[in-house]
Amino acid sequence: MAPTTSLTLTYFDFAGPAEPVRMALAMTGQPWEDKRVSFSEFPALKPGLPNGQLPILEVGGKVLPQSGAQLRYVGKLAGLYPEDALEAALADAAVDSVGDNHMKLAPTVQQKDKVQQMEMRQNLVRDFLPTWLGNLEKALANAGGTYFAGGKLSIGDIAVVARLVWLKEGSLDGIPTSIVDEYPLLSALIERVNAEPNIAKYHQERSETTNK
Ligand SMILES: N[C@@H](CCC(=O)N[C@@H](CS)C(=O)NCC(=O)O)C(=O)O
Repeated sequence: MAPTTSLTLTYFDFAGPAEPVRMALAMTGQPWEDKRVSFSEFPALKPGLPNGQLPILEVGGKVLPQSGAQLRYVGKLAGLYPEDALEAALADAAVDSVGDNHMKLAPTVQQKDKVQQMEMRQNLVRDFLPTWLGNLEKALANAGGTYFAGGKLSIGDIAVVARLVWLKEGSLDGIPTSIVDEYPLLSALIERVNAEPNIAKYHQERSETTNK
């Protein structure tokens, strides 16, 4: 990868949409800053953010909003975005499937009534999540079983693995941590991606801190 200017990713101290970007940044093999801000610091930052939201990626003097754009950009730096247009679209499709997951799960996080929240999650565990996981397992099988696009690691694999790990960590009450276990290709993908030396090093360095 060609050396680039300084890279700073700013987000809260949990996974969210920033985690795939962090993993991709780790894969560049170049120095980058993993800046994590507290909720109490955020109001002061908000007016200065392009969309009033995090994550932002600062590239030299430029500020890039939107985690999807950040992931594709860093993916290109790290050699994680296929050159072939169709393979790139397949990597994007895997990334977008994580967006589908977010659209379904986010309202359950916003629901503050615990009983209703659990009911919403039970419905997702029964209907949406098995379909979502099954479709991903099939997409991976159709791509040869190892990676989602181009026969090599891409931002698609990284985005999916970040979301699967988050689910498996028990980040959301009511979503069983075993939910991915019956999907052998996805389970193997998690192992494969997390065994990438740069990603393993990133996780190791983060292991002492909150990273949910
Ligand atoms: N489409 C944006 C969404 C970013 C977003 O929703 N950020 C949330 C945290 S996950 C945020 O900054 N919320 C605070 C606010 O909107 O005031 C992206 O993917 O980067």
